[in-house]
Amino acid sequence: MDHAADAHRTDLMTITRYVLNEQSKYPESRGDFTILLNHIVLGCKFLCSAVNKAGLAKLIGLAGETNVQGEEQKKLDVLSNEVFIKALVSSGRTCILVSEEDEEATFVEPSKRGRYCVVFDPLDGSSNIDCGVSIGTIFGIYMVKDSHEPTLDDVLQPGKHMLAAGYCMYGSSCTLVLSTGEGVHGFTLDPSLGEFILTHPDIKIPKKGKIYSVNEGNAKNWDGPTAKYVEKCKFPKDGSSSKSLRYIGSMVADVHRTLLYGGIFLYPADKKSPNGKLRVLYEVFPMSFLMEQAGGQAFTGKQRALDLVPTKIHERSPIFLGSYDDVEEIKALYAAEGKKE
Ligand code: FDP
Repeated sequence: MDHAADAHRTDLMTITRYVLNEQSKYPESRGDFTILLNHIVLGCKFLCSAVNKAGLAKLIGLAGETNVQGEEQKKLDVLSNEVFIKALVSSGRTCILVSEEDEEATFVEPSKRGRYCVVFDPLDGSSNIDCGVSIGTIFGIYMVKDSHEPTLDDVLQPGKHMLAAGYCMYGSSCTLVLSTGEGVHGFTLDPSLGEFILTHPDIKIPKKGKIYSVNEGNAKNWDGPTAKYVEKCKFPKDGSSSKSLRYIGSMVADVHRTLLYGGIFLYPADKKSPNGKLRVLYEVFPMSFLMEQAGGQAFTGKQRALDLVPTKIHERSPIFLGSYDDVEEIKALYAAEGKKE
């Protein structure tokens, strides 16, 4: 019998235990972050369950439709937004919330306010809901400057000021990937325990990968560097093998694969969308934070993604993220293009 392996199997590092351990490194800590994270985890568990039974529960469909009982049905992304907003407000630890689903930021009422600002996409990849492809929740956390007088500037900060970021993927298993600025750790939901267990400690992205991930249907509108990069992936001139193409079209799933297997994920600018498609606050920043923490890079085509200073809460940006060496290549192509201009 392998006693060491057995000890590992029975010594379960839950996400709460992990965060409490982290918290104990800071004697001045009041446990607020642990409480906030517990509420985020609750939202993720709720969504995992809702996504799993979406077809059965008739959650799929248009918001505003009525079911046989005459009750109003909620589309999964509307429901997930409500769940997260309520979980975050009731934590008593949040101040400003920015959700992909809401045009305006939510300023938490003073009696329930805390020190954290949370930016999130409650259900990213929603075009994939109805066909059962992996979807997810993405979040980033900032600290407010003055919880008595929160302003929008508290969330219009560069991504490098985030305290923590993560995502939860609702796929063949439910996986929560988190960074509090000290590496990246993956937790898998054990449905029988209802607990996220540390299954992927200290994730490091391979320095170079064999996969590129992009919506090639947009190729006719790409700029020079993106087109050249993808051409290089397919027809490398240095004798190396071609890269494989994998594109799910659900950012959480594409980034999760990139993090674990290496390679590059691209959502570039194109002629139709000069700022790309993905949103800075709750897609580009959290994923870039995780990539850097795992040893990779994230680049906008102009600068390090985490240095970008957003001016609007739903701003978009092109993004190239993944293995260090792969992102280095696209950076070189943009630098060469810049010299030509
Ligand atoms: P979706 O439109 O399904 O919500 O930003 C949302 C997103 O999905 C990302 O999850 C995904 O990476 C991207 O859009 C896919 O966009 P394309 O369909 O244009 O490739």
